[in-house]
Amino acid sequence: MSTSTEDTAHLTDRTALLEALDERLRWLSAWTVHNANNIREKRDGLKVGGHQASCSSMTAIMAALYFHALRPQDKVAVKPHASPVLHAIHYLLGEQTREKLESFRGLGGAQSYPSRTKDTIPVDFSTGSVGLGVAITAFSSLVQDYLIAHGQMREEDAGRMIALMGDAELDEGNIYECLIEGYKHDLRNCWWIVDYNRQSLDATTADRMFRRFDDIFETCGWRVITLKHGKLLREAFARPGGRALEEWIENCPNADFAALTYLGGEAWRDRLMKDIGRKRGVAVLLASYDDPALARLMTNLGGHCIDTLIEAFDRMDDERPTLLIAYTVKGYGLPLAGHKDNHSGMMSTAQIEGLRADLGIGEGQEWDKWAGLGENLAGALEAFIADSPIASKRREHRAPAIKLPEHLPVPKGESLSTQAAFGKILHDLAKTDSELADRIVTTAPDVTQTTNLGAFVNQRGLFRRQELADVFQRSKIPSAQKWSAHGAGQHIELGIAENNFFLLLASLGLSAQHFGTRLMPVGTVYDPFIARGLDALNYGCYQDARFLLVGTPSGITLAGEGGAHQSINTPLIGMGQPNLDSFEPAFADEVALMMRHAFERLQAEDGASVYLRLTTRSIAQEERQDALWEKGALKGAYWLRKPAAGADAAIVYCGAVAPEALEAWETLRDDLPGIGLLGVTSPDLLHRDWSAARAARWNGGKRSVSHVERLLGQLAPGAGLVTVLDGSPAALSWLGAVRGQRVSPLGVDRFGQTGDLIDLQRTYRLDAEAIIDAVAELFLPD
Ligand SMILES: Cc1ncc(C[n+]2csc(CCOP(=O)(O)OP(=O)(O)O)c2C)c(N)n1
Ligand SMILES: [Mg+2]
Repeated sequence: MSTSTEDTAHLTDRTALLEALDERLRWLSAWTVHNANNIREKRDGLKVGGHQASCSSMTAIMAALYFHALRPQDKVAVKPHASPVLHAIHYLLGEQTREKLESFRGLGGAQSYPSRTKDTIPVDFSTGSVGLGVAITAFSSLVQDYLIAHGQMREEDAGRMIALMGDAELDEGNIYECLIEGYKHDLRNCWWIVDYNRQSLDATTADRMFRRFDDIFETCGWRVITLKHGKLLREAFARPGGRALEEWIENCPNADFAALTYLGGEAWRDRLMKDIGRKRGVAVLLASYDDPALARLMTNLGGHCIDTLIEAFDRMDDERPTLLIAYTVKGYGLPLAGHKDNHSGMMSTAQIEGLRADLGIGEGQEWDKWAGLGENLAGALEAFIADSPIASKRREHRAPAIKLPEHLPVPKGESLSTQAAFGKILHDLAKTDSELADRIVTTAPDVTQTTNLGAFVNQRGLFRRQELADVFQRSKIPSAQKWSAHGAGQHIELGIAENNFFLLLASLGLSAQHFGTRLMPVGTVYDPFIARGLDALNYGCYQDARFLLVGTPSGITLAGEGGAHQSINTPLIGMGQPNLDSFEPAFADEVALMMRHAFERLQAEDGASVYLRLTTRSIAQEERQDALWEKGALKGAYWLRKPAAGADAAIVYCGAVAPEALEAWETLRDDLPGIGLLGVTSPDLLHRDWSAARAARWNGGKRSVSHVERLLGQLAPGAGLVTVLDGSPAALSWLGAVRGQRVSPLGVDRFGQTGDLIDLQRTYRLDAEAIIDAVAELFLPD
């Protein structure tokens, strides 16, 4: 901090303004929660909720960050339960309406946790699932570096990716997975600011963690700055008796500190006198504060002291990743302060009225921005925030669309697996000089080669900010895989941590909005291990980040690998996940069609991310007579063999079991003339379209017939269906509900095991014989 008189005067002024903003944010956030819970009409008898204590814990941090340190290009992930503070900031900036605040947590109101898609204020990152909103900032910083290295962004425009986090978020494992990956990729321009109130949801946090976080982060290349005491406390420490006071605070257990904070000045005095009252200078020092002043002194922690905060932010003026641990009191400035149960605790009506009166806010003026402040201060605050860099933050970018080829060439070969086709299509793309090829970024959690990304990587290279030589190649040791890395590379290699994988996909999938350049992220992962990163996948989809996810290999078709590697429930994950279109192709031409379609969906206004469930099983390819199947395949199903009108039966298959379904169909068509063979490419789209069509009817919209109704309508009303897929049978068994037709569902609903494909298909009833049996059974009397 500069010490010139002029600067100091400016700073004092700035401090006072920021202190007033801190207070205002504390009031508005508390009032927003109070209003939603106690004033707004309630119709359902349910608690509305909100977190006044978690908000007041970080209003000073947020005032100093937003109105002092933040630059327009910086992006922030806000601690989920501090959402009302973020809304209050935008209310003061004129970007949030009173109506939205009044309907906080109501339909269409300000969201409980900041949401990119549901809130109308600018939200850089959605948050809610603790830990994920923190780690994503590191990956966004990596994406920013990727764009700079590829000439899509200027270095001077690089922003800081900032997470405002609760201290309990440090318990989430994904934080440490991310730290390791960040270190490998030479992370920069990333700040994590910890609201270190030493309270989680249930209780005060473990004292034993003191200083451990410093070690962990410093080991991973981070600068750690700890703001323990505010200015008042530091001044007291400098007075006689101050050393003893400092030592006492240093050794005070978290729970004791919290309890004394709750009890207030008198309790602080009793305890301090009992513990250190006999030490030199202490009694006089303590006597110089009355009870309220002593309580104020003892809770004057770094995270509540504007001067301390802005001084720290000013020091962090380089690109080093920085962990700022700001000590705070949960519920600071409110009667809830320090109580271990205050996480969801709420002020009573009497308490909030007391706070209102203390702030000089008149009854009925609760929503007035500057009520109780006097005209001069109100004017100064209005001018101050209008002048802050955050006020000139641009709305998000609308990146132009990437031009797509009419078709992606279908890989040749009589027999192919969907995974091989995927790798070949990407490889062919990599050899072109199209815009699409240049914008594809691939990533995988240590499964690049086994998921067929290798050829693309050989062609386009690994990405690293600093060049990395391929020692094996340099030493002329033969290898199919080139593994040198450089700034122009287009594959971001990750260690085995699926949370990181999904967070990187989410960050890449937001690059258009965040940085103005659209990327086409393509990530591969072993299908069963989608489950390992499921919450991060959900998190990416919730923010409507756009990426192509390839789960491969999948199912018991991965015979030799056994039950631990054979995915079962991923078709249901695909069906249940909003903002993700799931496909399971059987043939190579379907893969090409779906990848082309995916690249379109990834950039459509009302698009989605796309998930392809693939396998390594090579199967005979279908000779097409025309391209009529394509339209149906993109809607979720098409007749591979058309049924006769009013046919009594159909076999319905999805994915890798196509050969068994075909064999069964061939066998049965003599006995059941006109039997159909329906290839389902997406149980997800079929089901969604079917429910949407029904919902449209109920909502008085246009009556429409869904794709699946039309397809199954070609069969007899009482027809029998045998459904089969290498995954949970529930993904297809619902088809019986569409027209009331009978269904016999085949699929995998217990863990897989090792074996060859023949044995496994027999054991799990996925072979032609099982299909034939199931069809026959449908026509037997019960
Ligand atoms: C993954 C996940 N698990 C559980 C929760 C429920 N939850 C919300 S906040 C919280 C604890 C918050 O403590 P901390 O991060 O220290 O925040 P603060 O003390 O500032 O409120 C928990 C367990 C959640 N939001 N996300
Ligand atoms: Mg906490």
